[in-house]
Amino acid sequence: MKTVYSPRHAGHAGNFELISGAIVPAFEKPSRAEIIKARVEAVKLGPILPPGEHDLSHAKRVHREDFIDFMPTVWPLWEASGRDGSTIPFTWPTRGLRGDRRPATIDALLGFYSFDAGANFVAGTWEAIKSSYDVALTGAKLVQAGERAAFALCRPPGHHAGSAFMGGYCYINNAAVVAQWFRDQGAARISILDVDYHHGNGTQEIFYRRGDVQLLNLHADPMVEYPYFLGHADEIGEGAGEGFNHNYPMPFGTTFDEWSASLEDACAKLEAYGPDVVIVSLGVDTFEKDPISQFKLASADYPKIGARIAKLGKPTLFVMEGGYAVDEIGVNAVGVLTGFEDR
Ligand code: SP5
Ligand code: ZN
Repeated sequence: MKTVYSPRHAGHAGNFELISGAIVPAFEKPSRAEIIKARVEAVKLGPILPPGEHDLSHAKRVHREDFIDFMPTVWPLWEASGRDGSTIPFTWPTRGLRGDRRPATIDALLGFYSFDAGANFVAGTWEAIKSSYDVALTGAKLVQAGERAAFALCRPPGHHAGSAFMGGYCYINNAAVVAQWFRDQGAARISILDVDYHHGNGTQEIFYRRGDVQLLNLHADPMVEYPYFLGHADEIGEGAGEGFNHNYPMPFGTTFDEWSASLEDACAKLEAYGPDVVIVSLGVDTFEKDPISQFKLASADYPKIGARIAKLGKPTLFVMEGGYAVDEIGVNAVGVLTGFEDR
């Protein structure tokens, strides 16, 4: 399997996040991608290719134009306001406030275009976001050209980013961008299988009213886990999208036996839908040693996930999302891919 990777992710470094009442170095850090890349090399998964350059038109097919146009301006506006370090929003247009009126200062805009304080910019962040987007689209082109599968080693991740909001380490929703890109190439139906520990709230928001992109989302119960405000089982899609959104919320402590029962149900729904392409939002924060997560999957389970996905028999693009147990992230993420290849 070919991997697409860009060293340009590395400028997104040294940022902080707010968690458990403290501001700490962000769990989403450059070593994540480097360790996955090293594992791809160690197991000889296949060639590692650089991404091509893409303009932002593909992002604007699933994100609001003003949201995408805002992103490259964030750091220059922050610097122009006399700050350095890292951006962080602190006010959001929640219920009862005006979310329809674009404000005029960088502090206000950061809140206007996010749902939490977890997607911050340092000097190199935009370059990294753009490289992650290019990695995803280059991976999609490999699959479109006939590869059975490809691995887009995206960093930063994307599945929490919605049509006009960032958050949860995510800025551009890479999986959503490539789903739309495959549709624009003529694919009739796309399935996105999101196995990250957290609900892919951004992906769901983007496709909730559409029947041409099926979503299958396995995650911790939003009653008790981030992102809290989306991801319940009764969210089935609306309008033309009714019946095409499937959520599998699971409790803290879920083991692979329990988790794989959800995967089995999701795969049955996927097979019944019959997509032209499968996009896997590949998070490995379901791992038992993940520092911010509460599931109990073991390293030996990840190849089994890959093997089940392979059994679907569809052209498949793996798009990297979360996973914060950095020491094991390479073994776990690449374990899914070697399991897919049955080796
Ligand atoms: C892509 C992705 O995996 N994003 C995840 C962002 C999670 N951010 C908030 C996590 C809050 C978890 N709280 C648990 C407390 C740990 N002591
Ligand atoms: Zn996650």
